[in-house]
Amino acid sequence: PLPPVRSAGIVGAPFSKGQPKGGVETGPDRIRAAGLLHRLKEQGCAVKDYGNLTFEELVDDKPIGLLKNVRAVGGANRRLSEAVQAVKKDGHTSVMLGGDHSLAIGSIHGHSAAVGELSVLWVDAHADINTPLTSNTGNIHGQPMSYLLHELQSKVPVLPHFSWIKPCVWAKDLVYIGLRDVDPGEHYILKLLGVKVFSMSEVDQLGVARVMEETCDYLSAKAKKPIHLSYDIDAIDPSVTPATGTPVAGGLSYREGLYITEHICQTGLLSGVDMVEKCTEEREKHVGDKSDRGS
Ligand code: 5AB
Ligand code: MN
Ligand code: MN
Ligand code: MN
Repeated sequence: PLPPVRSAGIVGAPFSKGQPKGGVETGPDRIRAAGLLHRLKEQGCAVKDYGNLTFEELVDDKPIGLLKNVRAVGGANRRLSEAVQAVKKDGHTSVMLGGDHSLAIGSIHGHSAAVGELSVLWVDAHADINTPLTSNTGNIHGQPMSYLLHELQSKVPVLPHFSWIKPCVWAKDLVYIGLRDVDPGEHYILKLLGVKVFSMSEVDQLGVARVMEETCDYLSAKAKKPIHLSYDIDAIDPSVTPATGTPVAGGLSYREGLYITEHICQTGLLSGVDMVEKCTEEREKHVGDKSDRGS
């Protein structure tokens, strides 16, 4: 057999303070228990598991306006950024298991610090591009892209434990797939910056194969930058993946959800991945109890 040509470095980030619900911090171990490492090896991918990060408990983390757990989110992401940089320096594709989606801050920051400019493919029901000022919830998992985009820096206030973050992504290097729950402020930002978006409506219209072709054409039009795939499990329809904190009806089918990853992998440019927002199975059981789920 041929030696493996790919290798993945897994980092678990059992962190949930980017949003108020418990359970998502169990994601890394649940994803491992579901057989991730075995599945990767089966496909000829070498795997190194770097284990789970630990995060310090902060006693004094009072809200700043609406914004919750600012210092905890800043500190956790700083640690994650360093971990992802180490994985990249070891030569692996980084695979960050969340945890909530605020972790994309550290994951993308660390990835970019190690390899330079990136393309970012954000697969999600939500755009996660609120600034602290446009957010109606104060949950930082709805804001990570605002800290990362060069173009938004004048709109983002100075926050404690966030000063280490260097914006590292250009709006033209960002593509969204799966959007169906976008706040008015986010809508405005996406239009203002001219960000490429394939909402669920476009997935319906074009089909996922065409969406992926256009995504890859768009991202590689000028330069072929390493790709960071940030995959929020709530992109997929809650009838398939109910165990998430912010489910939204009308999502990707199981096959559409997988096709995106298969296609992006075939570009040979996939260099970093986030798998986030998978929480406890309570809702899964609940949905499983019903027999009126449709197809
Ligand atoms: B997720 C909302 N836009 O800002 C906000 O699950 C939801 O990481 C954000 O995509 C959902 O709180 C964040 C209302
Ligand atoms: Mn989401
Ligand atoms: Mn998200
Ligand atoms: Mn979510």
